[in-house]
Order: sequence, then structure tokens, then C-alpha cells
Amino acid sequence: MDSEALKKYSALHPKPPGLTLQYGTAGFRTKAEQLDHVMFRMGLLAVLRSKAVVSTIGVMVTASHNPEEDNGVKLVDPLGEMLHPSWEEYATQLANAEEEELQKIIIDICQKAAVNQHKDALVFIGRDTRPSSEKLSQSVIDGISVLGGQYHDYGLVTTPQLHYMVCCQNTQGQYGKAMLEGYYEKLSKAFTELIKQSPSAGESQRHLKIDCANGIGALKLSEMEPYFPKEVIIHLFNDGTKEKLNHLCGADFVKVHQKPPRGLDMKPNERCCSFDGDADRIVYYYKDATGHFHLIDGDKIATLISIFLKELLAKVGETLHMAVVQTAYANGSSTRYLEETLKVPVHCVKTGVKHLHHKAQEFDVGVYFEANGHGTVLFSKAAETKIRQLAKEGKDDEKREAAKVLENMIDLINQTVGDAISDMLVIEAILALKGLTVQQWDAIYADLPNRLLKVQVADRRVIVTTDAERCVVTPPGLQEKIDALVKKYKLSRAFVRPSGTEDVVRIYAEADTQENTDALAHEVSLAVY
Ligand code: NG1
Ligand code: ZN
Repeated sequence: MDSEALKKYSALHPKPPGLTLQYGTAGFRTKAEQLDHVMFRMGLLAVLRSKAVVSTIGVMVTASHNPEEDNGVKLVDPLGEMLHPSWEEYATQLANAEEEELQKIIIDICQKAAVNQHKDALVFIGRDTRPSSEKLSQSVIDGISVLGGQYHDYGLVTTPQLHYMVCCQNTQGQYGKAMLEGYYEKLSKAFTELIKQSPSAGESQRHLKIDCANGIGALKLSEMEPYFPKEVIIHLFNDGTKEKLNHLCGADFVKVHQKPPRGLDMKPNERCCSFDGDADRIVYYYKDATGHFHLIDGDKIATLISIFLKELLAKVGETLHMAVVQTAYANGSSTRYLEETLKVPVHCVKTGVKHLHHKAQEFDVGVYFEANGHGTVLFSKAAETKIRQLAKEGKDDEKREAAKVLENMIDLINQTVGDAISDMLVIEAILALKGLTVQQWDAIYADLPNRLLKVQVADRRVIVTTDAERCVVTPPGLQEKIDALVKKYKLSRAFVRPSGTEDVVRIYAEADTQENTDALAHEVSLAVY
């Protein structure tokens, strides 16, 4: 390490005095003007991580669904997963180190994590469309360069595209080519194969309206559109040319407010969807003939995918175990439907993609979705090998055809992380193959009315939870108060937890009617103060 160069460059990216930040569920996220030093230091950390695991590491500059003025950064591990939890602490230490401590902290990390300084380092960088992202990603590059790392800057990409590139690079192309064209080609080939087999193939056009949250999704969908089969027509709204990122639109807005985004003109029964700002989340919706808005969230997406995969797995007849992973925010009706009607095991884990992803890896086929629309499907290596083999050599026609559909599903799904583009194509393919309308999909089960609130408290960390965040441990007495409130209503459930991405406590409630749900959420919020 060239300590003079480190000092010199670090001084160009000074840490605001007194500022401390934490590497949370989505990396670092705050106002963009406070992040320059964090970006430089995450460039340093990416080099150390790359040397430690002797693999390419990703750095994504984005604040997802947060306002345009915010920004953030997260590291992507070799197979496209979130940074290993054991390194989150190093990220926090490095980000908060005072200038003069920086070198010592780097040496400490190298010792604790057995980083071999002599190894090469390669870092892939991507960024979203925020005005601050370009300059901040240059600061990441400064950090990488000062420690002698190599980098490839993908520029503007969706978060899941960067995860995909990192995975391709570290699996020597087995997952695909580490290039945008490779991503577009792989996904559209699988999608085209699936669409070809739908009962209405070649007869009618399929239209889908997409709210791109004024973010990166619009750019990347435009690049990908030429690869789509001609019967699939997408209509892009909120493409970022007129309005601000995530402002009154996008998947998070639609989910939280349970209403359509601004800037998308919706006719009755038209199938519409919203991406979030970095295109790793998606929710669907439509307006019925009476003008009533219907949201189809991550839980209904997980249900549709599970129904489809379960049928195919039954047809291929192998003992491949499928499970669904949810968080406490999953609508109670979805859990009941999956367990009782579909008879698929459901597991509940803590909020945050890393927890869902980790749990889903335990199964042959692990479907995971957060209610907010972030999710994907994981196939174990053994399941994938079996399916590909059956697709090639299966004796029985029905079995082979089912295995071929599953094989295309495997190629269409971005298994590294939730991906709005990939999930959208999966959903469109399933709806086409099953001949389902958006209304029929919505009618699989009726959501319980639900409400998500947030409150600001002096210190959100005083709230400690257990049981996948469904039960409060401290402060004492709070859980008893929540239990008593929940008892007042039918079909009710409520929980509180500190957010991992904002300085707030989140409150979730569901009950038999919207009125009761809102009353319960409000009463619980008063108990939290
Ligand atoms: P927090 O702020 O910890 O609730 C939010 C979402 C998560 C996840 C992360 C990362 C809700 C209730 N929470 O986490 O599901 O997506 O952001 O983006 O939607
Ligand atoms: Zn996102």
C-alpha cells in the first residue's frame, strides 16, 4: 500500500466531521452530498474484498426508491449476492474512520480477514440515473485505483444487471456473458421460447404499460425492446425525461400508497406495472370497470410463480422440494393460500434480501419475494442439472416438455437478486402460458386490508425484535400493548420494527376491513411513541 498516495487521495474525499453512517440492509444510504468519502472508501473496501476472496466484486451506486437527492452504495459478492455479513462491520468501520486512522483500519481489516495484499483485484462498477451518481462513482474509482485495483465501469445499469455481471465474471461465463448484450440475449431467448409455447402464440399482441419510476428501468427496457418477440408490446411511462426520479411514482410509491403512479394513463382492465428507481422491484396493478384500483404485490407474484412451478415440477415427477420464503410483511392471505391451498411450505425470515436469499438457498427450488416486489427464484445446482438433463433426454413427451419450460424459466430468472426486468418477463410468460388475465391472477386470493406506517422516534434502536421481527423484546411492555390492540380486531395482526434503511420505526397492521386496519395501525403507532 502506498500510504502517501492514500493520504493524498483520501484528503480529496474528506469525511464530514462527526458524521457516522452504518452499512445497513441496503448498504449506505443518505443525502448524496454526505457520501463522497463513503464512495472513495467503498472503492478501497471492494479492492480488499476482491483480494480476500480472489474474485471480482461489484460496487453499485444507487439509493433505489429513495428521493432523487439521496444516494447510496452497496457491494456485490462474487456470485452476485449481497456483501457477506461478516464484512458489513468492516464497511462501517472504514466509512466512519477519521482521516488519520484510515491506513490503520485498512491494515486491521487485512489482518482480520486474511487479505493477501499481493493478489490482483478487479471491481465492477454500476450506477443509477441520479444526477449525483456519476461523480460518486468516480470517487469509487479513485478508491479502487489508490490500492492498485483494476476496474470495469459499466456506467448506467440496473442494480440486478450489475449483480448479474459479477456472477457471470466469477463463474467463467457459465451463468452468461458479463456484458449487457449477453444479459439481453439470454433473457430474451428464454422469454421468446416460452411465449412461442403459449396457446395464443402468434395470434394476438400482448400489451403492458410500465411505470419506470423516472429511473434506469426506462433506459434499459428501451435497449432491450428490440430483442423482444414481436407479439409483446411494452409502453413506457415515467421514463425520466420530464419528472424527478421516484417522485409520486415507482413500485415503492404504488405499494405504500396503494394507488396508481402519476404519469401513467390507465384504462379499465389494462395490465400495468411499476419498477422502482434501480429496477430491482416490481409490482403489478389494474383498474377495474368501476374505477377501483387493484394492487398485485410481491406476495401475489410469488404465488403466481409458485403455482406455475409446482405444476411443472409435478409433471417432471422428480422429488424436487420447493418452498416459499417471505417476511413478516407478507399479506396473511398469501401465506394461508400457499400453505393451505397450494400446500407449499412457507418460511418467514427477517426483512432484507440477504435473509430471504440465504433461506431460499436451502431448497431445490426456493421462491422468495418481499411484499414490496423484490424477489426471485433460486434453483439448486442439483435441481438445475436434473432439469436440463430431462429437457434433453426425457423419454416421456409430457415430462420432457415440462422440463423444457422449466429450463427456460431457469434462464429467464435472474437468480443473483430480484430483478424487475427479469421478473416482468417471467410473469408475462406465465400469464401467456396459462392464459390468465390480470383479473384472474388477482382473484387467486383476496388480500387482507393492510397498512404500513412509519414514525420517527428519538432512537429507533431501542426497539429490539425476535421471531423474524414479529415480536418486540424491548422496550418491555410494548409487545403486550400491541397484543392487546390486535385482540380488538378480527383477522388482525400487527408488528413494529426499526427500519434498516431509514431513521424510522415501521408499523404494519392487517385486519378484516380497511377501517379497522387503519385504526389498528394508528393505535400501534401511538404505543410506539
Ligand atoms: P427497511 O427500511 O429495513 O424496512 C426496506 C424495505 C425492505 C427492503 C429494504 C431494502 C419494506 C417494509 N422494507 O427496508 O423490504 O426492500 O428497504 O431496499 O418495504
Ligand atoms: Zn431498488
